[in-house]
Amino acid sequence: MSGSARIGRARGGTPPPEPAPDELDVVVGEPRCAEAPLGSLDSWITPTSRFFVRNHFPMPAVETGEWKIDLSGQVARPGPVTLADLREFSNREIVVTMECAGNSRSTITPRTQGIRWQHGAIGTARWRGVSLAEVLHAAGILDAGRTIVLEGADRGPEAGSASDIPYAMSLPREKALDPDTLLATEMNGAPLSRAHGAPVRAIVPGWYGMASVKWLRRIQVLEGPFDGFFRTESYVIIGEGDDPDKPKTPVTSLRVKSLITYPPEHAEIPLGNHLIRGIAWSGDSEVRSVEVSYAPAGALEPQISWTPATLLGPSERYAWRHWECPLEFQRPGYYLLRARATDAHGVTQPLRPSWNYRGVATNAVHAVSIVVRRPAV
Ligand SMILES: Nc1nc2c(c(=O)[nH]1)N[C@H]1C(S)=C(S)[C@@H](COP(=O)(O)O)O[C@H]1N2
Ligand SMILES: [Mo]
Repeated sequence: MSGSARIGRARGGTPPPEPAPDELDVVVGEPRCAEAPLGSLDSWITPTSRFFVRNHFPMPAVETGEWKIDLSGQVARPGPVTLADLREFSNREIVVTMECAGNSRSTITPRTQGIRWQHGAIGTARWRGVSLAEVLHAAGILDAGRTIVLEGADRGPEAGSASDIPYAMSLPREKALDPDTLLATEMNGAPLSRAHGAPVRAIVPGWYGMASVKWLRRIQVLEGPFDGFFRTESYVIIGEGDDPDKPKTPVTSLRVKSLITYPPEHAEIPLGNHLIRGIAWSGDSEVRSVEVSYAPAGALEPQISWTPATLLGPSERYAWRHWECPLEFQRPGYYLLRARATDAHGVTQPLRPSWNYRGVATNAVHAVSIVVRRPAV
């Protein structure tokens, strides 16, 4: 991965303004959840003002100067880690694509639990911080420590819990000690904004966004598994007929996926040549190819033929690729455009979303309906 990591000094400066209300589409007003219009995701780095926001609870008050992370559990030297302590470690910057596990949930039928994201709960940013591994090693993480719990300062009521709970998620030791897993203090060259987790958040590259805990207040190293609600009940894959009392499969790595950013849904375009554009990514692998198809609306699956797209821009381990694909529309009509990404392991996207109870980790082929019209005379 080293190609995308740069060693440097943390830079100061004032936090960027919170996203202007008109740059994101609000999905839930409070706690704020807002997504990017797909057409605005055309740059490799997503400007902070267009980077989606996902909050489970009201945002906590942030006293940047006094911030401490309480480190405890299976470490030889437990105790508070201050922002000044973090500055003692070497810092690095990594470009990471973050997708919410609930992204595209609104396309799943039957309707599932969870907030109704369209496709814009995704973005790519430059994150600067220190390796969580260095902090854990400096504290003398013990061999017995198997699970690293990351806890935010935000809390509130959750279904099924009697009292308020904090937002918390856990990582297996291996992922926590991966040098690319960061405690980040900067996003896109500026201190983290409040909405994105100021003053310090985790960045867990290659995983769905739920693991990148914002407003990080506590790190606990456990011998056993973590039984917190968000890890065991919320960000899990629950299939039809699963036993509610059995452990559930946790959501971790980003599934290979692509989205069409141009043309927008329901666009009316004239006959002739058009450049279809989009994004594609994969958590554990790299995107090997993207293919695009167009078929008359309502066509059955076997009639779909795929045209290879061209991958564009930088290729970095944890960042999406942009792509484009010229298509010629020779006949007027209503069409479904589709895009399908395949990763280096040969894993490709399913044509239709598969149902799961929480509606998480959907990576079905994105279909966009458009109208191709004769030019006006
Ligand atoms: N403390 C805290 N961390 C959190 C969350 C949260 O609600 N509270 N939401 C998580 C989820 S589900 C996602 S997708 C990402 C979103 O990060 P963003 O709001 O910076 O885009 O933050 C994660 N970290
Ligand atoms: Mo999320």
